[in-house]
Amino acid sequence: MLDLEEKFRRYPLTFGRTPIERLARLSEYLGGRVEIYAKREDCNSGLAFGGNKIRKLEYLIPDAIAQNCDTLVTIGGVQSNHTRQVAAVAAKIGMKCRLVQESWTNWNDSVYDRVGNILMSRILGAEIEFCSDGFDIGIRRSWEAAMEDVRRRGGKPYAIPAGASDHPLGGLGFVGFAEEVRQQEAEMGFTFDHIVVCSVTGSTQAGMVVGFAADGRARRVLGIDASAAPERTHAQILRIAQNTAEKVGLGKEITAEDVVLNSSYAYPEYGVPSDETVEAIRLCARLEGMMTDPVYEGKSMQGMIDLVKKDAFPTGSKILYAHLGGVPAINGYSSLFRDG
Ligand code: 1AC
Repeated sequence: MLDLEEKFRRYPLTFGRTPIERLARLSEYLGGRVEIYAKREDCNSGLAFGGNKIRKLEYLIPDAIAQNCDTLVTIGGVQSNHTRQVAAVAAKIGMKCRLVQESWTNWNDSVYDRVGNILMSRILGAEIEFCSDGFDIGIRRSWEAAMEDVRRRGGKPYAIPAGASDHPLGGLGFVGFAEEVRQQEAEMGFTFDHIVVCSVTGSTQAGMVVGFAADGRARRVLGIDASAAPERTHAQILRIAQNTAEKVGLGKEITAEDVVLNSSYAYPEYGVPSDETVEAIRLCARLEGMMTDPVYEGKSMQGMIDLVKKDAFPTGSKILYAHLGGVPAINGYSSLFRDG
């Protein structure tokens, strides 16, 4: 349908297709009226636990190499999964990595800046600077200053914005996700009615919207906002989706209505879980052995569970939950789980 391989260079960093797993016990627990499956982007690569950014970076890295860059420069919060994945990719391809870790979350676990993602980024050899600026999915001064610093020192930076999202190639990886799902659907003999995904910086959902628009399912991609700034996230998803649609030659327009973003589960704020998010994390772990996290997948899991309970999906629906691999951040939330 949308042949990315023909049009774009891809640097393989993943194991290949990610598994789709039936969540039978969770489906049953929720009343058995819908069937829930998970596509495991958290199991997509051997690069420092993988995750959704690796799929995106497969399309950015050929560009970095073609431009003779020597340093990947990116930005995120202290427990950013994205910055950890960029650090791992840089190590794998033999580039340097410069990370700006802003203070995106109001969370004070005593080891927050020492465990999980940031721990791995340090071990992976990234040069890390901390910045006290708060959460913002836009283009950041601190990130531009880091690139300037790399240049001043004689390096050639490759600019990767937060989440690899607001980048001309940032949406391609998840167009590929939709293509992959279609292949898997053909093998399994059914199609999914709804795809549930967590959204913050936007290119994961944007790529999916474009990819599933190819078979008329753009509005079946249900984004669960975790940014707590849903207007900005919606606008960014739409802009990335429209640019990506043009790039891949989708041949149809993506409109604001094609971007479905539910803003009911991001409370109390970005990076801080509600009691309901924590309950969803426990429930999913105890029924399926599948770990989710307080920042991203815990919120989309909570949203999906709540919507199933409220009968928001018609009986008989097949739901695909996209697990984007945010789990390493959970180490920074250890105080929540002292008693399990
Ligand atoms: C917010 C981009 C985001 C991260 O991990 O930094 N998912």
